[in-house]
Amino acid sequence: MNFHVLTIFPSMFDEAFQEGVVGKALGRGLITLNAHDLRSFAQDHHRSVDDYTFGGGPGMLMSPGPLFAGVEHIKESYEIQDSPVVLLTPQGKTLNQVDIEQFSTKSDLILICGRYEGVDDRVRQELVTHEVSIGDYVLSGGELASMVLIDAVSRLVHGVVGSIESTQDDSFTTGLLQFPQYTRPAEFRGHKVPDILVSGHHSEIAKWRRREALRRTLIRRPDLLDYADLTTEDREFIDSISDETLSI
Ligand code: 6GU
Repeated sequence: MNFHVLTIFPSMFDEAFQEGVVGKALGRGLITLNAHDLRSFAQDHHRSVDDYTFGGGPGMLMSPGPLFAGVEHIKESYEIQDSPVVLLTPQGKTLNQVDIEQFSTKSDLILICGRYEGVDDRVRQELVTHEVSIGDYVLSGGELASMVLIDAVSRLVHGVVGSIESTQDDSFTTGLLQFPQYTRPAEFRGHKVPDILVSGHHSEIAKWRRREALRRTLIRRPDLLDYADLTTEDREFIDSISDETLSI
């Protein structure tokens, strides 16, 4: 998986991915990350990448010239004419794990980091295949958002996360939030790990985890239950606790 980023702050990416799972994946060559300086595709001596908006109004817009030149350069040099071109913008579709799984099937992703008040709409119309937001709040630019996407997609690239199972139980992959987990000690400051988890009864543990995932999802994110893959037993359990007063 190769990430190609167009940004006015390429050095932000060098810093961000030196550590952790993604840093290790870069080191092992499982993924590559090329942060291209948008200013190097500017078409004037001032290296401008933004301009005033037609029709007036505050703020500056990212000009089409450098973005078109940058994306065309990336597509030609890596021979990736048909790769997705993702614009990170608060106007985009809010990312979810299904989107991340779909992006993880691609060999190359071109990511455009929006800055200023936005981008000239012809970029969106002619160049961009996906517009993506990471949530309902406003960042000063798309760089952090594209790092979020890169991190989430990289975890799903084969070999990046130790075992496939580690990603299969993730919150959202199953359509549910994750069940509570514990490690040693079995008792900490008077709080014990639930008996069932130290019982060694694997089928009972699996059942407990499923129920706790359902309970947590019902309380925190009931909207997710509309899309989750639920068995009759799951639905019976949800009905049985729906009326109770619960806290986690
Ligand atoms: Cl992708 N960009 C910006 N600037 N703000 C955001 C965002 C993206 N997603 C949420 N807020």
